[in-house]
Amino acid sequence: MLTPQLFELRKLKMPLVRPFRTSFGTETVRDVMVVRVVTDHGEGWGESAIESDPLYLSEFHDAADHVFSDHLIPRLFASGPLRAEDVAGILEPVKGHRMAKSALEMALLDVQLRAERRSFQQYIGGTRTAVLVGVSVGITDTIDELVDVVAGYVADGYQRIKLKIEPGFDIEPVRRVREANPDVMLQVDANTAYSVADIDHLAQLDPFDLLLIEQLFGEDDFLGHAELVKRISTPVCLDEAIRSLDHTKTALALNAAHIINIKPARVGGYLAAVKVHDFCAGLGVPVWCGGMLESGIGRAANLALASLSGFTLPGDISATKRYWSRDITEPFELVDGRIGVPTGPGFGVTVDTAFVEEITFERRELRPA
Ligand code: SMG
Ligand code: MG
Repeated sequence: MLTPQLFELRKLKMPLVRPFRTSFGTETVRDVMVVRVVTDHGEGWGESAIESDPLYLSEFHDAADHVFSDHLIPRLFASGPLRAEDVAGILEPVKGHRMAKSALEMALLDVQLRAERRSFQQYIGGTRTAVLVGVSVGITDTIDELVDVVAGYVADGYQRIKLKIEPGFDIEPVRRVREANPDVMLQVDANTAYSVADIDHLAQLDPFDLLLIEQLFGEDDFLGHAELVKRISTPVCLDEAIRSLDHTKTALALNAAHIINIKPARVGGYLAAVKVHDFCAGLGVPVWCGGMLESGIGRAANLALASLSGFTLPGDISATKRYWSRDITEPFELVDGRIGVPTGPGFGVTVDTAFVEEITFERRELRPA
């Protein structure tokens, strides 16, 4: 059992090596929110994946500040000695805020597993030593630029490319990238930028042999996606819609998706993510691990998660140098389109605390009252 003594919340400024443009905005410098917990059994790190602004999902940093300090962390202090497996239940009375909850559970899992000298991969029963990964490519000013950027990633060894699309940047960019890369595994992601009125237009993507199309419509539009499934031949995948195991069950019961993108933070944590994986595996529904431009902390955990057998499609878990010129942990490298799964205790990475201190622009400590 662990007794948390201190939660330290930090926001870090991390410049991306290349701006990342989606249908909801462009990021050039990412504000990354991390949590360090100190307990009677040592310390651990978690990453929140929360964005600065509520444009991907409703959670955002200023709201997280409040929910961490006034609602979530006080409940953990008040609960008495706990295990990481108890966190979700303790925080359950607080509605939503799954990414914030995930960061806290993650930090405590890290401590617990380090104390037990077990890796997160061993704990969840992941089997692969390295996982096949892909790269998510942002929207570019011109299609020529997109073709060049994709060529660079293919030259780096990525076998799966995801293109961000939006109205006005969809069929032609996909056609050109497909022509230049006939054999690459190709998929697209709209981050909710379309509506059911666009289905006939989007059906023009069918000839390009896409692995999947991801979250075309609003996060709550299960019926719209069910209609999409009926009217296009490309497999449909949901991302923003899948905020829990219940959302997963709803999506699959309504035939609103063939494939599920699992983002651990979005579903409330890595333990919930394993449950979504298990449920989908039981139905033979393919899943893959999404990405939130994480630092090495989140990337390490995502690699272990993606080593579970049901993760049959490549994840958005790229090598460190695709995101950062310098990360806060040791870097991850791509070898033959794969990245090795960390084997050390906890999440298996060492946080460079001096560098973390250097790039911190906000730091708060929360202690028991
Ligand atoms: O981590 O490589 C990554 C980014 C993957 O495209 C990616 N994530 O909707 O799937 C998605 C987006 C959400 C994050 S945009 C900041
Ligand atoms: Mg997505």
